[in-house]
Amino acid sequence: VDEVGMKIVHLADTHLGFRQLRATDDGRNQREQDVYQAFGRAIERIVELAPAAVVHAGDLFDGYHPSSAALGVALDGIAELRKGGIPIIVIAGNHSTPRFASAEHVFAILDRFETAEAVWREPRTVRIGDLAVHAIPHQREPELLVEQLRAAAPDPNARFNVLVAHLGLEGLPLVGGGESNAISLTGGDIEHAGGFDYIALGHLHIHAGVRENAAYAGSLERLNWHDTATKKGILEVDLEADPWSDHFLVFHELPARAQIELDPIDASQVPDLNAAIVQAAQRDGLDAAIVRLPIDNATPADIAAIDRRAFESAFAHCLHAEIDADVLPAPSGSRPAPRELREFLLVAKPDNVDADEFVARAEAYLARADEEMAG
Ligand SMILES: [Mn+2]
Repeated sequence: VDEVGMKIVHLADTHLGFRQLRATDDGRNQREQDVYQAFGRAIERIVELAPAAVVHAGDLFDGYHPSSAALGVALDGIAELRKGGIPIIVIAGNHSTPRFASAEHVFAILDRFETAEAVWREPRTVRIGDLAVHAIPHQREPELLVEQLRAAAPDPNARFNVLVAHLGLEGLPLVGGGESNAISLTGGDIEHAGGFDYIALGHLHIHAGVRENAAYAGSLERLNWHDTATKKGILEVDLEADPWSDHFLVFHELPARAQIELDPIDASQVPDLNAAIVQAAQRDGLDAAIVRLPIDNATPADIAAIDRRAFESAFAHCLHAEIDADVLPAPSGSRPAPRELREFLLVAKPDNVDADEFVARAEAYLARADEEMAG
C-alpha cells in the first residue's frame, strides 16, 4: 500500500453462470458468454487501475452451485488480480446463499485455496495494510442482517474502513429482486454504518448512490427488463478524497449488451399492425441487441394476425426480439376458435415453455371457466 492514495474498486452482481434465451448453434448460451466477457473486461480494467483492493458486494455467481464454466471464469479473473498483486474480498449475496445451511458453499473452496477472501455465513473483517474491510454476507434472516449491520463499527486502528454488504433498501427499485431470498432494509439501518469511509453495496443492479459515502456498483450486464440502467461498469473509490468531491467515486463505464424496449405500438390506432412492427425494427442501434416491442390495446385477433415470419426477419439483426402484448379481453360470450386460440397462445408463450403444454393448460382453464360459469 503506497502513500500516494488509497484507492479500491467496488463491483457487484456479476452473476457468473447466468443463462437466458436460446443456445447458439454451437450449443453455447450467448448471454452466459456475455456475462463472462463482461467480468473479464471488468478484471482487465481493474488491473489497469491497480487499486489497493477489490471488494465484490455479492452475487459473484448466479447460483450457489456454479457450473465448472462459471467457477473457471471466476478463478481466471481472481488469478489475474493476484498476478497484479490486487487482493479481492467477495461476500455471499442472496443468489449465492444455499437455502439449506447444510449445503456446501462454493465460497468455502475459494477460501480454502486462498484465491480470494471469501466471506459467507458470518461477518468478518479483512485487514489489508491500512485498510479494514468489514464484510457482511447475506443472511436468510433480515433481523440478523440488521443486527450485524448495527454491530459493525470502524476499526480505530485502521486508517480506512470500508463496509461491504448485499441488501436492498426500501424506496429503491428491486431490480436484483423478485427473489424470495432477497432482503430490504430501511435507510435508517444503513445510517448506523455512517462512520465508515465507504459502504460498498450489492443487490440493486442499477448503479446508484445511496448517501455521499455509500453506493451500489450495479451489475455488469442487464439481466432482466427491470434493469433500465443507462450505463454499466465498476466504481473506483479514492478513500483519501473528500466524499463530497468529484474524485471520491469514479464510475468506469464498461461495454454491455444493449437491451432496448421500443416505443409501444397502439394496435387500436395503427391501420396495419404488421407494417408497424416491421417499421419498429428500422430503429437505429438494434444490432445484436435484446429487444422488446410492446403492443398495447391488441385484440386476440390482432395478435393472431401477427406475421411471425415477417417479425423474425425484420428483427433478424437483433440477438433476440420479443413482443410484449397487452391484450384486450375478448368480448363476453365469444370465445376464440381453437386455431386462433392456439396462434395467440404461441405468441404469448414464454420462450422456455413447451408449446403444446401451454396450449393444453389454457384450454383446460377455459373449459373450467365454462363449467364454473354454467354452474
Ligand atoms: Mn444480483
